Amino acid sequence: MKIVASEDHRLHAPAVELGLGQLQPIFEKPERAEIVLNSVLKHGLGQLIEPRQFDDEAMLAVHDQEYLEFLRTAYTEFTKLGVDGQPFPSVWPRGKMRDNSSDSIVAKLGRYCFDGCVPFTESTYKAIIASRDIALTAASMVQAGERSAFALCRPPGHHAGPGYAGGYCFLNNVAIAAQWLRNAGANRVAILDIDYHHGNGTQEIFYERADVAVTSIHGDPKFEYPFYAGHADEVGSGEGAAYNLNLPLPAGTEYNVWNNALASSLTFIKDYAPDYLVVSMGMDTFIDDPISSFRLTIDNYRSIGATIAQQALPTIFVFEGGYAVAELGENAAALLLGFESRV
Ligand code: Q9C
Ligand code: ZN
Repeated sequence: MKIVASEDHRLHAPAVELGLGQLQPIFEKPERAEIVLNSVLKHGLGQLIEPRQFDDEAMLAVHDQEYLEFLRTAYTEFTKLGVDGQPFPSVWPRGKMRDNSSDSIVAKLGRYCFDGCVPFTESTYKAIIASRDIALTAASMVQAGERSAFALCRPPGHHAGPGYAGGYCFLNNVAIAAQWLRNAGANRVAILDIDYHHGNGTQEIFYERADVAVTSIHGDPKFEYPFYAGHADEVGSGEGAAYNLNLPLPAGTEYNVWNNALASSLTFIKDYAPDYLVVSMGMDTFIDDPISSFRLTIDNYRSIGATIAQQALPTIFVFEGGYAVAELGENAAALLLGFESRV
């Protein structure tokens, strides 16, 4: 399968994130994408394609205009404060506070970021647009007849909602790709989110829509980030009722249990009969992932790829999380080669 990647992800390399009780070195770093690219090329997965530039139509359909303006201007506005350090929020509106009553960049950071894991650097905006264009390029290739494509996106996207960033995510790459496929004539698009964390942003974007179905397998938000979404009783509403399927799993989940959840997600997708499948491909379900608790192995990733292939759908793999950097490349390659029945 074709691999879409760009060096522009390097433009986003913040130093720290707000972790549990401390600022710590950020887990979401450029080496992640480098090692994945090296592995998939080493295994001969397919030809490397540079992303092309897309217009903003699909992005504007899934994200709010003011939020996009915030993404574009946050770094420059923050520098005007003249303080040292990276722009990330330190105060958030709650309850009946007026969340858009101030134009201060400090207020905006709290309004548009739900955690302290989305620091901006000078060229972050360029990197997130390049990441979006990687997902769109992969979508356009599958729309043009390729069976599958791998979008090596960085920064990731599935925590980003209509009007907010969080969890290392700024633009929701899978949502924008799914929207682009709809605009290009697809009737129905299914999103399968296998990142360890619930894809809260993707869920929110499509929650009231029947034209994009979303299913996510993840650490139960009763104990795991993002805590405030991803529960099993979130099934969609209005037109979208029954088109959202969450499969939260306990800490320590191993492959047999995880694979049963995958079977449920794939049944949901089969019943929906989509024109395309977009996979939020997080590799942080790995047993040695430093921020996650599932126990999947490289052999499991081969099987997972093969199982997804059985759907026989045009499929776009969009890279999300995965922080065990040393093993990340081989794990990602195993899943993609498994999909192609080449392992
Ligand atoms: N100490 C993705 O996998 N921080 N995002 C959790 C870690 C946020 C994960 C706390 C994790 C976000 C795309
Ligand atoms: Zn994740």
